[in-house]
Amino acid sequence: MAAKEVILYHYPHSPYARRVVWYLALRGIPYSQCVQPNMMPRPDVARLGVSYRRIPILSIGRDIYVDTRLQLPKLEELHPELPRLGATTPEQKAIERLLSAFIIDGGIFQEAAKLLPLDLPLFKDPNYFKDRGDFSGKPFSLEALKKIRPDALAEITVGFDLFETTLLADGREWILKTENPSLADIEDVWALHWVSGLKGALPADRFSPEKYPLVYAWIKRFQEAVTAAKARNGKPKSLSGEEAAKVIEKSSWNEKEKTVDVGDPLVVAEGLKKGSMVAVCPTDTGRSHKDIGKLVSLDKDEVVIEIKTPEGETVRLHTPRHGFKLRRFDEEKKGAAKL
Ligand SMILES: N[C@@H](CCC(=O)N[C@@H](CS)C(=O)NCC(=O)O)C(=O)O
Repeated sequence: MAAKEVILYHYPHSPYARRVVWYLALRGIPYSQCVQPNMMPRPDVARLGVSYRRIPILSIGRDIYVDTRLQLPKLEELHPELPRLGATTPEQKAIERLLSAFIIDGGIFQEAAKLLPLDLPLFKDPNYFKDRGDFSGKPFSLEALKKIRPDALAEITVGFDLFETTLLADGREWILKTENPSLADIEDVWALHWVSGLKGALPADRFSPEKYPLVYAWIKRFQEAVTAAKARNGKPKSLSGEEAAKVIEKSSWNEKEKTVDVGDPLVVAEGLKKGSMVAVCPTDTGRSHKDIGKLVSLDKDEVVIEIKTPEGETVRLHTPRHGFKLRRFDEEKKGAAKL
């Protein structure tokens, strides 16, 4: 894969975006950023013809990637001259993947997000509640958040306990005993880093460097490594939405066009082929934001569709298979069979 310009659409407090920001910093990959508001509307994203509402969004050349679980492996392929961060042995790869699933699919981060301190200034803004209701697909209220707090704390305790009593218990510095932080560290530190750094999220009598010395020391070590890497690399260039869109529209493709796996059960069930109109959206949050376009390729890991920017330029949108749903889009009936 040839290295093309990398642009990250994100906002600084987004914990998911930090996964990518940290990866880029630790690997020393040059990139530009297009800083976004922390809620909709996001005209800079609409300017790409993208309906997906979540952050971060990553472009490499003219290809646009959503979901950090696809973005990180794509970045791993860039700049082969820079040491990679991903695991190399099958056993380490398994740990890396299982940790990602534990934190994201296993719900550790989702539970951490329920611990937002109730006095956050953001909670004074009624638009925030409306926005997060659209994001999660259910009403979002402070009363509900207060009620579920004890359950969320129980789940977070499981996360802290796991790392303190297993992987970090032998005194290693990094999860895979590497010399420097690896992708496996990013895959699990981000949720604990975020929640422990959020004043008022965790009760100090149950979560502290005294209660979890190994976890807190690991988080601190990780932050120091990222801070040092950012100082080495310098600040990314900031682009306006229009500037970023122009760069993307003028770029060449990051990846060669691939094909549709005609034996894939979804392809068979939906009667799809290259060029079919399809709709795709996440299955967890932000489900109401569907992207509609021509199917370019589909394999076990990834779906690629062709979409148009409002300027009429073609770009390719990549989503992972995991956590996303794709259906044929029937133009006459104006919709995919219930997505
Ligand atoms: N699975 C997605 C989750 C992304 C996500 O939920 N991002 C949050 C920000 S941390 C978001 O988009 N929240 C709603 C918003 O900002 O509009 C990923 O890995 O990228």
